[in-house]
Amino acid sequence: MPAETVVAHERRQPGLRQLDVLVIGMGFGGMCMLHQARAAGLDVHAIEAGGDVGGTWYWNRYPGARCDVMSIDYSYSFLNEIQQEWTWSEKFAAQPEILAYANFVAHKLDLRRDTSFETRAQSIVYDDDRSVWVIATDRGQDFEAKYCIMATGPLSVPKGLDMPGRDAFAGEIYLTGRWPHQPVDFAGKRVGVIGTGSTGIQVVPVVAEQADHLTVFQRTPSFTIPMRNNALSADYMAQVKAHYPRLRTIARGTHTGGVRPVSTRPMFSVTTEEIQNLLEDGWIQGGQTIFGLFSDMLYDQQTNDVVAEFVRGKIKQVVKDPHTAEILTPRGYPIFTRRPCLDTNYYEAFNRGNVDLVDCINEPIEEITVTGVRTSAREIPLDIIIAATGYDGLTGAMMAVDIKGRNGRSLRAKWAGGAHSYLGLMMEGFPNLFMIAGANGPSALANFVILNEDNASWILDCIIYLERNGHKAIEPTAESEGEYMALLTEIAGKSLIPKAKSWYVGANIPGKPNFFPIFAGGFGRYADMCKQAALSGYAGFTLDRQDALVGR
Ligand code: NA7
Repeated sequence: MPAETVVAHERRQPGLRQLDVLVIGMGFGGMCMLHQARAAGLDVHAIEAGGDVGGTWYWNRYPGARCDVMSIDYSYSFLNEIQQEWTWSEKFAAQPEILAYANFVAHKLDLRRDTSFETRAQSIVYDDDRSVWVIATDRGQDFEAKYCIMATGPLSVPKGLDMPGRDAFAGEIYLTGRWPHQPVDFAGKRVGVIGTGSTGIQVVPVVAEQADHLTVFQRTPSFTIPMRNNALSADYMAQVKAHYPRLRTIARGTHTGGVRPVSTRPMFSVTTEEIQNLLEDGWIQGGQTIFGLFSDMLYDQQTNDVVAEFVRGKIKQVVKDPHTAEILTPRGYPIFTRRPCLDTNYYEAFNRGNVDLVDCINEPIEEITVTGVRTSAREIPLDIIIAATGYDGLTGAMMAVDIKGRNGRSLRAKWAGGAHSYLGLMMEGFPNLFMIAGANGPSALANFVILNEDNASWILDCIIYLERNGHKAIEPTAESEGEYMALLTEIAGKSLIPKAKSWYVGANIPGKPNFFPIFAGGFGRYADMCKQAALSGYAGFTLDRQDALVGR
């Protein structure tokens, strides 16, 4: 949209900052949204709770933090200059490199100029009469915006260490999702890591090498596959850069929004021997290879059982102490239905003399004491506790803010039974409130960076459409939202994923409704649906006309 077509809102309430667009959150979604909206000539500003850009990668500075999506996928494609100028050093980038990348992009696009950091939205309320969102922040700097864009992320509200006695602990407690900016010294210390999801699995091997002693408190064992990370050569990156446009097109058509191959072969279309050879090869190749070996791995219990049994066998091979190996062995849920983990020497860490494993299913943690952790069986003295206990995923950040839509309708009430929206982008009853990488999109099943970009582009196109056609507001109809959620539920019902108790279904948060809100039909299909929704002239939406704001 050319700048001259955007007309500033009538300034009615002095003291408020009035905008076309407010972006909330400056992770990868918000960053690209801010840039695109500004480039389109909109009066846009962003607020961010953290002290700088980067979202997840700003907060998660814990030792071993690394992305489990390949760098060449987990990076922006919307500006060719960015992908040509930035060179990834590793197949799976570590947090410092990803944060450096976010800083590079923020600097290049001069994003900080239009961002208020350390500023958190407290309430977001729709003013029906004036068709604007009123956003109150914890800094007293409030905003009114015609369009409000939630780029608050799926994993931005840490669950924390919600255990009795935590305030009494005389040592240091660190949350992985709120890690300090200075390095933590583990030398000579007795360290406890609570939690063995993707995060705990990354922390354990690194801390094991530095600490005097490490105790790992495991409740549900995870399945993890060796990442087998490697440095990317200059030649490889040159090839990638030469072919980025094509690679991005391929990625956008796949189930995950990434270029890793996913087979169309169901497991039992090949012989037992071939199945084992493929699995062995997948284990040796490492990374995401194994996830793409069989098309029915997440749909057919028998197929899933074979893969799970294969990985269980590997745990037995790697971990020398049979009792420890048995505790580490996951059972009772299908493999990869909780977030699949990629590790570097996780199982190997339990062969070290300074690492112990506590089975918190048979020996639950009862409390934190002054000197350590007390389980149902003993007290374990510790100097440092690391809580890798996860997040109020998918909905936590949206529910943390008091959001009131049309006629004072509360989002917390609307989502009391779980996240409901159309395409994970918009909600009936909440006009001009957009979500980037919302709970009902492909979310954690897809590559977040490409999803962020595509959602941001969709939102910008929608805003331009509204402005050019003189509409004051858009929201999905109850029917389109209901049909979309029915489709989402139908697709989820065919998959094994909702069978596991995980943060995907809210099982990790006491009292949270048990509901799998993610679109599991694949990134490509989702992207097509979003495209069609726009191409149809927003047929599944209600548009309110008003006197044209633009083109006068
Ligand atoms: P996850 O995957 O939710 O893992 C959290 C871990 O913390 C998990 O093992 C939990 O066991 C454990 N936990 C939580 N509360 C407790 C208590 N009270 N006692 C013992 N253990 C506990 O979070 P992550 O940060 O590892 O990963 C989140 C996502 O980030 C990941 O999926 C990737 O997408 C990136 P439980 O499973 O509840 O038995």
